[in-house]
Parts: sequence; structure tokens; C-alpha cells
Amino acid sequence: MDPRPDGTRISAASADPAGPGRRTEAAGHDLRKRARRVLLALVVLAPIVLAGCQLPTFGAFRGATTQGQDAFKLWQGFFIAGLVVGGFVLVLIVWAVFRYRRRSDQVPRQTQYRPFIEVLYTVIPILIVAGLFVFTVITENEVDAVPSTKVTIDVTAFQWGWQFYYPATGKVVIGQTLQQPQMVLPVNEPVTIHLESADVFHGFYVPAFNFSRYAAPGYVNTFNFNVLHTGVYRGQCTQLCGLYHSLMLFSVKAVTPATFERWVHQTSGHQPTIGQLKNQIRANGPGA
Ligand SMILES: [Cu+2]
Repeated sequence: MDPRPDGTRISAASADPAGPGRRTEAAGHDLRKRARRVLLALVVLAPIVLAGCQLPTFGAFRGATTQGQDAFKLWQGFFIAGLVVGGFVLVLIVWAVFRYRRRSDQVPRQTQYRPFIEVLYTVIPILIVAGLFVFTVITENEVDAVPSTKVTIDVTAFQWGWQFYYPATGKVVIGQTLQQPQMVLPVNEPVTIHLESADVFHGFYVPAFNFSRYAAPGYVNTFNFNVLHTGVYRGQCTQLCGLYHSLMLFSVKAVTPATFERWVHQTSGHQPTIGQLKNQIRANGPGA
């Protein structure tokens, strides 16, 4: 116990016969040793700890389709690479600020021409960019692959709604603004989507799929979805396309193949055309 009731103690450095200089040096050496040990423990333990837990999503969705999962893995990889590079740069900046802070008016030792370091900080970033490029190309090829599938859906975007047409049975789902049409598709089965626009540019975006693609007038974009779980996923237009752009919503419902077969064979009855819906909106506003 401290013998002094007010809690103050005699400075260890001033009481040391070896002198304060040597004492500080020893303490600094101890600190460096401890820091090295902590760093080593981090390097050894980090992969073990990280392998055991699920990495954060970094703001993206985990992906409800196989394509969405591929995009998500790429996003995670990019984010982690960014964190590592950013973290490393930050540590270097902080280290340089403290290590080389001004201690006296003496001009520090000047160094130049360090070919090894210069080659290192040129080659390493090039390798990082090349690595990210390769992973991007691999992921893009997976996401953009369009093998032929049993189910095809023709999606037409228009001001301000969506039409989903199933050519195999002639089924049509169409809706505008507040009616929010729903695309139905079978789960665990690749589905081909042909996407285009009847008027201006629109954006077909399903956040849970990590997927967005332009709906362009006069050009058909083709892609595949393989939805992994049954459920309803919200979608929206992502291209500012006029007055009721913000109401240009839809949803995607993934059902079992049997349910889908039943649904797609049910007659859709009389449906308005895109032109009729557009005239309705112009005349009566949204939800008409
Ligand atoms: Cu739009």
C-alpha cells in the first residue's frame, strides 16, 4: 500500500540511482517489445478470429440471387482491400507525424534516391489494382452470363410503371405508380430477363439482388437471375425519368416452381396496354 495518504508517490525516475535517462531508455525498449508482441499476436490471431465470424456487409446486401452473392463477395473484397490500404496509410501518416515531429531547430538528416522503396511503392499499388481488376472481370462474367433458361420474362419500363410479360404462356402483369406491379418467378432456377423501355431511360434496380441495369429505349438488355430463397423483394426505378419517377416501384416475388407453374398458366384476363396506362396517368395522376 502507498504509505502516503494523499496518494502521491516519489517519482521512480528521480529515486533511481541509475539516473532518469537510462530509466526512460529502458522503459522505451520495454514498450517497443510489448508493442511488437501485441502486433505479432494480432497478425496470428486475426485470421483465426475473422475466419470464425461473419464479415460485415459494409452497407451492401448479402445477395438473394447467386449473381447478387457474387457481386457481394466482390464488394466485400474491395472494401477490405480499401480498409487495409487506408489503414496502412493512416498508420504511416501518424507514425511519421510523431516520429519526425520537430524537436529542435536543427535541420534533420536529408535523404533521397531510395530506388528500392520507390520501386516498392510503385509496384505494390499496380499489383493491387491488377488483382482488383482480375476479380472484377471474373465477377462480371459470372453476373452477366446468360445461359438459356426455361423461364423468360420480358420487362418493359415506361413512364411510370412496369410491364412483365411471360412469352411462354402470354401472361401479363402491368401496373403503374401506386399499383406497384409484381414480377413472379420460380426460386432456385435461372430465369432470363429481357429488359427494355417504351419511352425514356429507366433503371431496373432490386437492392436485395445487388443488381441494377438500364432499361433503354430501342435496346434490349438481357440478364439472368437465380433467386435463392422464396420471398418478396422490392424494386424501383433508379433513373430520374420524369414527374412520377419516385413512384415507379415494383416487387419481385420468388415462389416454388410448382406455385410458379400454376400462377403463370392462370389467365391474366384483360390487361390495359402501356399506352392506355400512360394516358390514364396523364389524365388522372398516379394510382389511377
Ligand atoms: Cu423510371
